Amino acid sequence: MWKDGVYRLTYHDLQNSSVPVNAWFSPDRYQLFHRGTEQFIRVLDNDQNGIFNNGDFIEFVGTKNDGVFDAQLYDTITSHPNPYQSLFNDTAAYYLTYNLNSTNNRRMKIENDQNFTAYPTAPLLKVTEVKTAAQDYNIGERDANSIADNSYTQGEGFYFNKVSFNQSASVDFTINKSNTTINAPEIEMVQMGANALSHPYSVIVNGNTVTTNAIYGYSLNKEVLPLSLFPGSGNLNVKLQPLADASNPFNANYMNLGYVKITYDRTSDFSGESFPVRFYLDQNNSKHLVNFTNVNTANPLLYVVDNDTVHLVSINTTGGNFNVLIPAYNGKSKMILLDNNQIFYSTGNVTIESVNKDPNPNTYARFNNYKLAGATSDFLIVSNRALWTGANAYATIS
Ligand SMILES: [Ca+2]
Ligand SMILES: [Ca+2]
Repeated sequence: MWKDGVYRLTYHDLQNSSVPVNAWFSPDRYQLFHRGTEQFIRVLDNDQNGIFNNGDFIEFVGTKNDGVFDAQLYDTITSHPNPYQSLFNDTAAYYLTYNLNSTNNRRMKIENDQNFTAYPTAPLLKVTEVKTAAQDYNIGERDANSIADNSYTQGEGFYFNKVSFNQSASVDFTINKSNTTINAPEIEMVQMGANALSHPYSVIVNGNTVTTNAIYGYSLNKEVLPLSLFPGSGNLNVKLQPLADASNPFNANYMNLGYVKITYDRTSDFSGESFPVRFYLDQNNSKHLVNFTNVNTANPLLYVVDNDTVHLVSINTTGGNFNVLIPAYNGKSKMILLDNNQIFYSTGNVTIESVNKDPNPNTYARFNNYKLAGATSDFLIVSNRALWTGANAYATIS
């Protein structure tokens, strides 16, 4: 699947996708894995008959594929320019399976605590938003013949379109109900040189120059800039503007903008806003009371992702104003607030297919949980079946 959001896989959709739902009848035994980690899912047994059957569904918070895993391709981790943009594919694979050995599987926690006076009130919510693009591929440092190294070297990757000294790369954000009384808003941005010479540049936010700086050649630069001027609500325009190179009039000063991330505090008033909205609670070691107002959507649902634990927070709403207690253990609890009708069902949002479509049972995919088995080994061999004998020969080489 390729969209960030909350997904529901219904019994009907799983059945239509050849998942053996009649054999997989126990709601407790379903498991979902992403990037090797079991996910916290909700298996709704709608008719409460203890059987996964018609009308039931599996719900989870899903994320599309980003660039985090790509960092391991590079000569060093710091050469990787952009964790928000995959070099290959925005489609993430989630593995649904059925555990014959255990009913003790990861499930969303349902938060029903209404003891609002027992906990501190969170002063503000926090928003981070990232804008990134795959308009131009910067191949990184290259020689006099414009040939780059075969390996992944510093800064190689996708960027916004290349701009020169008489142009600027421009990114717009929509700010909602910011509050700057506790923390100054900030932008984090990455830039990359796209020719061999010097790159003087300015960063301009809503017409105000925030910094003027220079990098050299095909180097990568990441910077965090606090913003003293910030709109309460409305447009925030961020520009990377390469400047004329005073020492060399023939330098076109080509640069690429990689991503821009903004971080700011906001109120919990959502009047006039559309959903879904995403934000954080940045608190530690306690539940916190959040007083939401003007959440003008018919059936609001609030999901909290705390590290990889997922909570669904019960909302008792009247007219869009409600109090909730948000669990917070280690800082950033990520929240998604959306309407029930914005949940993604499988059609158009996710492809459900068997890991192995070969009808021969001997070739069915099987997963060995080496971690659970406590096995130790020095290496793992991954190979095509046709090469398996040869691949095993490697195992005997010491
Ligand atoms: Ca049922
Ligand atoms: Ca390369």
